Amino acid sequence: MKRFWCLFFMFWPLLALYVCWIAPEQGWWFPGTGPATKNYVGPQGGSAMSPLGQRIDDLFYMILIVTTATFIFTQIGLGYVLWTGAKRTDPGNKTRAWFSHGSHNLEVIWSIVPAGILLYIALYQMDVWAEFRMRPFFPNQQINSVLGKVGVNAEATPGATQALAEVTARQFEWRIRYPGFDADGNLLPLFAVPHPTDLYTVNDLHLPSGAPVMINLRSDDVQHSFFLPELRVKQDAVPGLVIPVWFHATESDTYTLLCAELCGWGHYKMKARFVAEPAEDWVEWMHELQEEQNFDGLIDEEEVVDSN
Ligand SMILES: [Cu+2]
Repeated sequence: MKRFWCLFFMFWPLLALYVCWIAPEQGWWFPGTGPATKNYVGPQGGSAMSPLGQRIDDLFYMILIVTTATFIFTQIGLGYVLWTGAKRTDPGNKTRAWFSHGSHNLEVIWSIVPAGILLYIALYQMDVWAEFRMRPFFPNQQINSVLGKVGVNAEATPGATQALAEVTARQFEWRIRYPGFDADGNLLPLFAVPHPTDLYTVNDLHLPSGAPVMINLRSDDVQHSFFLPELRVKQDAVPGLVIPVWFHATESDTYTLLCAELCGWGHYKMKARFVAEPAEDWVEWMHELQEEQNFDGLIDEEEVVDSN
């Protein structure tokens, strides 16, 4: 029985190693792409659908390797101590008990090594963090070039923002405000305050794919969290704040948009979709949205006559 515990503690690091080995190809860590309605691991396996997301995955794997190695190393140490301790209690074994008051050298080593590893991780992730979260490090040029592509000149318009949509979380849905078109059919920039020309959807976010785009994130009531799992984007929506968030969907596809902050009884219902599509298709979709929104419910007299 006493050796059972040695084997018991040795079994888990082996299992951990095996799980780490097969998890990436099984897509256990991360969702891949695929229909938003299914929890489906697509042809990309569990790899991120955005360039920054792939770098976040790399960070995750780096930390996973460090923690797995530490876990296996300490379990082996534990197994070794239990095994040698059990051997001393075998009948006929004359080894005397050995008392230790600790080892100064060992303590220095196991303090410095983890501190060094933590410092390394802290420094190594700073680039990704800055690009993801700090305004001056956003890929501003690329964000602006998408604006140029869809015919928006945000810099020259007072009160305009760099965002292509304003996403407002509320209990329990996502309200999305898009810029509208001017009288000549040109796309306007998104203004910080709502305009009569603005277009609206609920739980349906459409944005251009293939380049970084920005949204302004707000909350109407409590704290929510804007979460695009396939793109590895997660940002809290905080009442009273307008938070710029950028992301870059590499593929035109339909992705899942979730709320990742328990925000009330209907939190589970805050599931929406994010449709990433080529810039021209997006403008086309915006035109359709405008038509739909401006439709007054009246049908042309001629059409009525025709249908009769
Ligand atoms: Cu929520």
